[in-house]
Amino acid sequence: ESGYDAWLHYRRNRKVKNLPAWCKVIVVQEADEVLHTAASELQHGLSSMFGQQPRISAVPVSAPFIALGTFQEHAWVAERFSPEEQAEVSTEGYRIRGMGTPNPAHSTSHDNKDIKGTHVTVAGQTSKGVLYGVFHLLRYLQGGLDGKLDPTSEESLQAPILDVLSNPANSIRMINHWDNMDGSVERGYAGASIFYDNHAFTTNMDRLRDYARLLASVGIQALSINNVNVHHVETELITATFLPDVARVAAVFRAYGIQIYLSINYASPIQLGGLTTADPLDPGVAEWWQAKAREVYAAVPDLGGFVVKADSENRPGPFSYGRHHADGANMLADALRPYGGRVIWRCFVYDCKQDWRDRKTDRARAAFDHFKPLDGLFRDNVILQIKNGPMDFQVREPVSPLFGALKATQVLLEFQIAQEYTGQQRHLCYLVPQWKEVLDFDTYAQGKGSTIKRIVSGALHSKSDSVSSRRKAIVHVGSGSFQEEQTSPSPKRGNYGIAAVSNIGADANWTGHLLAQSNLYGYGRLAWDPELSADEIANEWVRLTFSGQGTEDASADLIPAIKQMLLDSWNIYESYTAPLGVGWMVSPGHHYGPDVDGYEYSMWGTYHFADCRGIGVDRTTATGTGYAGQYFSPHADIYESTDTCPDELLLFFHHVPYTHTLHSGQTVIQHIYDTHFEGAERAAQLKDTWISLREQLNEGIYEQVLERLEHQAEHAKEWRDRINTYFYRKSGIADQKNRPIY
Ligand code: BDP
Repeated sequence: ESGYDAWLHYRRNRKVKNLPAWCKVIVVQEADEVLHTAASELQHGLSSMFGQQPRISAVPVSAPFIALGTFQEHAWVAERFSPEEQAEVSTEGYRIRGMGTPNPAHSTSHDNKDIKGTHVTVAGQTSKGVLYGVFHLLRYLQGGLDGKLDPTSEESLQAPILDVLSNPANSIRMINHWDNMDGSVERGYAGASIFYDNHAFTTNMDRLRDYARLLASVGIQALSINNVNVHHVETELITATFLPDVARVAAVFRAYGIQIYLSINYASPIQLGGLTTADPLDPGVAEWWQAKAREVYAAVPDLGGFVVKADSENRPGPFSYGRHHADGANMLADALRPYGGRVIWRCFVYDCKQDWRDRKTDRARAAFDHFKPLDGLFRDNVILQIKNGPMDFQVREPVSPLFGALKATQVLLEFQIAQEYTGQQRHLCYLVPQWKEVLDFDTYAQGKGSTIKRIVSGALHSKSDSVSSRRKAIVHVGSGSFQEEQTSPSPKRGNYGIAAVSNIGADANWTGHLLAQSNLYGYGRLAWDPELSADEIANEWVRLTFSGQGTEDASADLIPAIKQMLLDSWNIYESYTAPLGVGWMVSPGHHYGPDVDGYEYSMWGTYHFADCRGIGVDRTTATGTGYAGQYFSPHADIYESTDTCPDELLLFFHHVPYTHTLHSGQTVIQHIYDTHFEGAERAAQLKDTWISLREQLNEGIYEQVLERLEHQAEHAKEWRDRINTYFYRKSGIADQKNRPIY
């Protein structure tokens, strides 16, 4: 086994001999591409698990069956649910009902007397909802979900007790690819791009379809397919040269309910159109984009829209023309509006040289400083995409203060599934616990309960989709150099959600480290339902991926053991890398492996300020950069003082002596030594646990993961030694436990 099938492995159910009666016929009446996908996914899953292929029928039959359909178009399906029950399902949600569950509302009128035995219904408002429902059902049948259905019991399977209602919390559930057309992937750790090769699109559409299956199975429905840093060739993705290819790729994903987006080059009017400017307020530029949008949408009528990285890390943008981000985003949004397109404008904007020029400025402040003054100025088809933290996907960062501060602007939260700073898919780092902390963080933007998950789902600030009230906004930007007045629409729930940078590539197992598949799975599940716990998601993923691998008795401890490895891994990684939230300390450029001063004297604004007296960045309002003041109360006060700042973020907010005592009772220097020794030991234990599971694992899977865990254990020692030695030499303070530091 290579791991290619990931969590959709559908191993043969050894306990159940025959296909349950209700699985023998799949009834689908509607001629709809996504419903067709749903039916064939179900057919494939059932035949793999039960060794017998179900038949697909367009009409109900007189034997038990499973019906898939929408309330609007499939009368038999609709009749299984009361109008109230139907109304509880959102656009992409679903209901599943097995006849084992009596429906009091319908017990007389809706029970179809002609049908003997059990039947099951998967229903939604849309075919996408039905597709997600089918994947939910398949998770049940694989044993990946706790519930009333026991897939190992013939009896339970014959008359399943199923009554499920599930609606996605977030309307947009997106993956961003940082793939380049030469076949490389920026920050890719799992081989080459699956989309491009040698400046052309891939011809391997099967691989793309298999990817679409993985994504749809966890509810992803939006996908940008090229790097946010748009170079020369990728600029041409929106031209006749490549649009036919984009259309072919869009067709593959469309069948799985996934919309494609393209990252664009802000300077396209110059680079493609031969214009002398890309000034957003220049009528010629706006016209150029309008014509371009017409051309693009003629090729891909349901394109989601454009993703834009502008005025950051040397990318072009409106600043060159003295304009602000709203000018740039709105001009593009107007061009896309006739086609229902969106502009996803990234807030990862900072002047990479500013902190070097002036040590009083602070890269952490940049997103808030740039975008807070523009709140309310964006069109209703612009969404601002904000990284989870103010810096850049470090193992530990505070939550970006821009969330909640934007009250009249639609936002997407950006996570990074790719483990750029968290072990590059060579170290194990299950990121769901980190994402959970972000989603659960209470910003207090509108008092207690203003959590990130409510902000990014649109629950806190948006009106419902149908409301189109408009209001006036007058804005003073920067030093009051100009004022602007325009109408700006109310935020809509449909334009909120979560995006994340992909961790997949052309490696046989998709993610390099097989266990890193859990991050892709977990991201999708969390974007659907942020209330799921990291433990529940790990449990699902491990059961779907590993159950049925070894002998039955043996796999009893396989599942909890692998789950525990995942749950411990973020904390382990954090403990042997940069301490107490200070971040970085990685090799410049590729960002792998320890280099304590790697970025310390560069211009990128990522410093730890360690000297012989102390370490950390003073981001307080009283004496530092003022970053702490960007939070709402009480966080602004909590972070401002070392008395209340949480230990894990101490060095992000404060510069302290090595002898400073943490809330844990330990000094900073002793904490560094202790966590680094323990972290390296615990990394070695991950490897030992895996070795102890050998007999229960398929050999191919065992070997590939072992190779990664062995590397991690060795590399963790290097991290330990380099960090400890550095701080021992800087501080001159010995380890209380006298362990070897050189
Ligand atoms: C950083 C990456 C860089 C990306 C940038 C971004 O190191 O490669 O281009 O983020 O998000 O994390 O634009």
